[in-house]
Amino acid sequence: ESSQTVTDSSDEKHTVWFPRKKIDLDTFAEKVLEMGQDLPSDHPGALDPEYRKRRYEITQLAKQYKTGMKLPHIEYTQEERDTWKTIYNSLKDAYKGRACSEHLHIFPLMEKNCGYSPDNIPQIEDVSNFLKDCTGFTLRPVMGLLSSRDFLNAFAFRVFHSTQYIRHSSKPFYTPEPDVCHELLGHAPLLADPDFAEFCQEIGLASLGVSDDDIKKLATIFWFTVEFGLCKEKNGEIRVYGAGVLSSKGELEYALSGKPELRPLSITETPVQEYPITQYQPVYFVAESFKSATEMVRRFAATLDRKFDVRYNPYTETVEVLDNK
Ligand code: NLE
Ligand code: FE2
Repeated sequence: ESSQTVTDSSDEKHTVWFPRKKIDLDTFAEKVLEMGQDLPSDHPGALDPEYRKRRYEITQLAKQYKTGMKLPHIEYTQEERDTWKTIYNSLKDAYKGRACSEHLHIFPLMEKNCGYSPDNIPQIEDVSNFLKDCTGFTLRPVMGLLSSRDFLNAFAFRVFHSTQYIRHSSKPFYTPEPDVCHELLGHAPLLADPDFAEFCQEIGLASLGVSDDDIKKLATIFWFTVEFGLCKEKNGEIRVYGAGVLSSKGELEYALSGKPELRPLSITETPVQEYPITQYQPVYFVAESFKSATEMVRRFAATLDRKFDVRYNPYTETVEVLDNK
C-alpha cells in the first residue's frame, strides 16, 4: 500500500491526503483488496459458480453506492437465510457468559428494533438507522476489504463499511473474511454503545494523514481491540467484545478456553504484535474498559509524527484541521 503525497503550498510540508467530508469516502469504493469481487482459489466459495455469481451481484451494488443514496436492500435466498439461521442460533447460545455486557445488553434491542432474528437477515439500512439514533454511527456498503487506511479513516466520521454478502454455507463457524454475519452480529451491536463508538472514532481521527508505518500500528491496535479484543467486566471476569470473535462460534469458544495467551492491552506491545489472519489468534489483549482503551489511543496518537491536530465537527460532518503543531 503506498499513499498519495500532496504538497501543501502554504508551508511546503508534505501531507498524506485524507477525507475532510463524508462525501470524500465515495472515493474508496473502487479500491478493495483481494477477495472483494474475485475470490482467491482457496476460498470455500471459489469453486461454486452460484456463490460467485451471487457475490458479484451483491458487491456490484456496493461499488455503485454513493453518499446520500438509499442503502442497498438485499433479497436473501433461502440458502443464505439457512446459513444465517445456523450461525445466529449457535452464536446466541454461545454469547451467554462469553460476550461482554454491552453486547448482551444491545443485542435484544436490535431484535426489537432492526429485524434481528434467526429467520431474517437484517437490512443494513435498518441497522444504520438504529445506530444513528444510538451513537451517530452509520453504515455504508463495501465490496470487501478496504485498505487499512481507508477503513480506519472512515471511523473519523463514525462511518462503518459493511459487507452485505454472506459466507459460503459449507463453513458457517469460521471465515477469515468479513461478511454480513460478522458485521451485523459482531460489529453492529458494539457500535451502538457510546463509549465504544468514541473509541472507534478516536482511532479514526488518529489515522488521518499519518504515515504508512503509523497506519500499520493503528490497524494493529484496531485488530486487537475492535476485531479481536477481550475486556474485563466490572466483576473481573474476562469477556469478548471483538467482532471477529463474536461472529465465529469456533473462535468464541476457543478464545476463552484457556488455550490462547491473554495479555493486558498495552501502548507499547499491542501496536507491534504480529498476528495471523486466516486462523484463530494465538494472542489476545484484554482491555480494562472502553474508556481506558480510548485514553490509550489518545496517548498513542500524540506520539505520532503529524504536524497538525484534527477535530471532528458533528454539525457540519467535516474534519477540521488545526494547524497548531
Ligand atoms: N473469523 C470471523 C468469522 O468467522 O466470523 C471473521 C473475521 C473477519 C475479520
Ligand atoms: Fe471486522
